[in-house]
Amino acid sequence: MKRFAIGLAGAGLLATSLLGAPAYGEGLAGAPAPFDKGGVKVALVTFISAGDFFQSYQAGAQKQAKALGIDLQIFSGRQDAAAQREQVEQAINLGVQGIIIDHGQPESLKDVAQKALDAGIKVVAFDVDLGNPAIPQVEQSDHELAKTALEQAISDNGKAFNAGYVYVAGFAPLDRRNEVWEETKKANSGIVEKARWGAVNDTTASSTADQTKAAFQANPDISVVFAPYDEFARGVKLATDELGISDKVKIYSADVSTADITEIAAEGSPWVATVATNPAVVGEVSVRAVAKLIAGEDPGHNIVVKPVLITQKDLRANAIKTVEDLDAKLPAFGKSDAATAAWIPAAK
Ligand code: SR1
Repeated sequence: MKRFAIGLAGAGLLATSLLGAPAYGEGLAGAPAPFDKGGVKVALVTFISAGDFFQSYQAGAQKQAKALGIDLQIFSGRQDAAAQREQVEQAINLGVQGIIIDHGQPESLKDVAQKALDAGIKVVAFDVDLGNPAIPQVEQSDHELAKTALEQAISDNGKAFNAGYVYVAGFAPLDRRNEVWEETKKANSGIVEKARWGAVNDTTASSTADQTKAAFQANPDISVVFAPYDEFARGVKLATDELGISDKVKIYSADVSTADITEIAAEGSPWVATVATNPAVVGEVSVRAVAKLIAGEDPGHNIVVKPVLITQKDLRANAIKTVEDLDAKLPAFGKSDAATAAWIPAAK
């Protein structure tokens, strides 16, 4: 009986939120043109499609698009620069009013992004620097993210330790986090990078796990791993668990998902801290930014969603098991004021 009552309440909420959001083609009351009339189409062209971060980012973008009555079409790049470039061209040909470019290789995107601008299409970039003053950049304050993770590593392990570092060059967020890693080593001569490895592909976690095993076999004295991408951290944990050395290693990462929370909070887990935004919120911000541009408003050039420190200790102490629990306990994690406007409804 109780279950049924909860089900009815849930159905009521769903109906309200569906009724509250304008359908594509319907206008949004009180919004500036073209949102007052509806029919706005936006493309989200991704480079990395797999993994919790990107799934959640896309889900957040879809929710915000729905609240705005936008028809959002998502193109999955599958880590293929040529395919992503072609998809930007397809989006232009579809007659969208806005394009969000999510990660990718600047050199293969700059000219097609300019082609979109020349066609009157508004463009926003998330985590790829297209070096174009007309293209706002969304990012997660990667310098602050890496600084916070490394300060936690120093606070837990002191200023001298043997480190492993997981990094792949050429991704804007990883390159920015790398700048902080280099500065941190320079400022702390006791932090010694014994090995560096990493892969970004369709199976990043398992590729990283294989490489981690080789790195630890060659460098058994590594006690701290800086793995600033959750797929990297997952791979490192997989490897240390399999090698039976999880009690001798501590992992510091970026990003969080419900699956990551389970891994971090697990008994004996070496993954002791991560610094993260809610990726769904970053997706919402990206859609709001392009919506503001389409409406003739300025969302700002550098649009930053601030990350928060999440430690194993805090997750356990507060019985946090999901991203929704984090949203509820840490208001700074669950929402962002970036690229808001009175006429833009909250994503629900
Ligand atoms: C390969 S780049 C991976 C990063 O992109 C996003 O910025 C996420 O934070 C993730 O760590």
